[in-house]
Amino acid sequence: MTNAYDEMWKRLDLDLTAHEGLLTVLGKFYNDIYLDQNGRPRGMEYLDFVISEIHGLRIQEITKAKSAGKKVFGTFCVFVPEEIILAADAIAIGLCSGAEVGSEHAERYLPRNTCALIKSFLGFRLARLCPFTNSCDLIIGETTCDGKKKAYEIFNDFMPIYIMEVPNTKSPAAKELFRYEVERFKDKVEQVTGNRITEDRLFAAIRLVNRRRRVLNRLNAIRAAEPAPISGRDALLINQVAFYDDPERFTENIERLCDELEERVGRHEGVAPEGTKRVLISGCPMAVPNWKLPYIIEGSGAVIVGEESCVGQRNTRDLVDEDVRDMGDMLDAITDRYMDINCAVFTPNEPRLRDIEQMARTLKADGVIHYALQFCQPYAIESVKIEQGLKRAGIPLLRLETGYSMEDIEPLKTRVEAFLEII
Ligand code: BJ8
Repeated sequence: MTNAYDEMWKRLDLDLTAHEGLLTVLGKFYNDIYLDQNGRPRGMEYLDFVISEIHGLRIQEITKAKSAGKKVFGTFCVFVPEEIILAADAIAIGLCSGAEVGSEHAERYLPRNTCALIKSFLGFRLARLCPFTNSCDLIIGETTCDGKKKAYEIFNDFMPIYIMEVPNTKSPAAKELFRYEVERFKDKVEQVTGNRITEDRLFAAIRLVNRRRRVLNRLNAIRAAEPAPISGRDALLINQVAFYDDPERFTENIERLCDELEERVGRHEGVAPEGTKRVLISGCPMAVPNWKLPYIIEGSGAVIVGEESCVGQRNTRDLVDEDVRDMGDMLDAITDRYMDINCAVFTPNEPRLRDIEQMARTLKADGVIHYALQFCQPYAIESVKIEQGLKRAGIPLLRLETGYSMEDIEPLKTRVEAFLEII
């Protein structure tokens, strides 16, 4: 079947047949997981539209911007300061890596027991299935977990990659190192774009990204209401789309959605009846279209009220200080903000436990489901400490490890249902 975007996808070197197959599967998935939900807010129509055009309109916009001279930067981690990319009048895309795609290609280079997210970014590229990746002028990797850092060395044979050094502790020396990295990144972005990052441009970019964070924080806060005004699946989708939609347009649409949700809360209206078990998800990021666990949890009769995740609150909670205007001070403020992200690659990482506890209390969660991608050592191992800490705080936790395959849906369902029974 021909598609109106075929020419564009061909120019981006996609495998058209395999790509059509991917979009068909994605469409079916979306129908079952999203469109079949009851009582969705009207504002979700915008998200449905964005997803229906996931590889269409947005790619067309990006292609047009590229023809006008804009550069595109792809990222895989929330440690890469988007403000710097936007300040150079470039486009920042958080590449998703949330599907089991091109595994047979990826496994030619990576051990089978590699985390699904890493396999997925290589798989998407090698199977020629991601128009976002193929639109990038530069991919920004980072030294977070060992799997990612080593995989970037392989990825570099297929795409130009620049690596930012993210330290693994939060000592003063580590912070100094990251401050240096922020400056080095700024120089790189200026060199690739040919645009100088002025103080005014950086300040405007800081305010823009903060605005998007504020609206997502507003959404998170609204979810503390009982009954929950929006499903966890929809909230996750919003956080996922934030990584690749135009930041201004996205923020405006989510503002409107939040207005609608606040009205719902005022009317005491929810997506699930009062008394529905409330779950907080914590752990590895869930990138598009990784909706498996939320689907299982909500399909088992609970409602997800928050995500302690990089596709969730870990990416939005802290803002960059807007009270400084000098270049050096703004770069310091960016460093401070990013070094407060409590990713499991840091050691020690107690603040993450405090975040989870606080979120569970604020969002009135009955329990926490800790999600680690299979073979993700930082999160799987850290979950032991999280479990011990939450136990002391009287908050029940279920630890799950899974990948992107659908093979373990039944056993996962059984474990989730058993957990919901006891909380
Ligand atoms: S700041 S969570 S986005 S590194 S799941 S690839 S850690 S083996 S994604 Fe992450 Fe940045 Fe941290 Fe957030 Fe490795 Fe684990 Fe795979 Fe992971």
